[in-house]
Amino acid sequence: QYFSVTFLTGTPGVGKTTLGKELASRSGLKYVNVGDLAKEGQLYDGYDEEYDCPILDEDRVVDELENQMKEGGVIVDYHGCDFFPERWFHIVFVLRTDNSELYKRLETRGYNEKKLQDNIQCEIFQVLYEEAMASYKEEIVHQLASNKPEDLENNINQILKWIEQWIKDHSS
Ligand code: DAT
Repeated sequence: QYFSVTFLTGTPGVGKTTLGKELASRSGLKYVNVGDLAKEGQLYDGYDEEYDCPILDEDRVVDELENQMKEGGVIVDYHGCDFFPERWFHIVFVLRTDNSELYKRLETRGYNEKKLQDNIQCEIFQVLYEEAMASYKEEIVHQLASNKPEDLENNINQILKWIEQWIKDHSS
């Protein structure tokens, strides 16, 4: 049974994890956090001193996820998207958050000033949106506002409707 795969991306702090977990619990789809997966499997290739974080071993991450993606029924969460195979995802949602709100969220996380500024810049220059548009067919890439709790509720409902429609369209 072929089944839909949804991809949530965006700058760290925009709400991918919150949305992904809630979606999974309401839809029965499985939530996959690529950052956590890499951590558990130590799928790293060195350490980035400037950004103070491990460097993802992209090939090993892709190998690790391949079977699960073929099975489908998955919601994937990651703040990068240019290294996943294009065939994996049926729809891509880029979450977007206003600067002042994002700043507050990242400050709460205890990010240092450089990391804060880098992430805010990433959001201002819509790096993840551009990356998603360059990596997947434009018509499957959608932006969703993720500033307040009502947005979360709206986004869940919209994505659930999309998944339902996708399954209908592909079940014959
Ligand atoms: P990400 O997984 O993109 O890094 P997250 O899900 O951990 O982001 O969310 C970061 C913080 O923002 C967290 O404290 C929850 C909060 N948040 C997420 N979505 C929100 C929304 N729609 N409205 C208000 N706060 C939200």
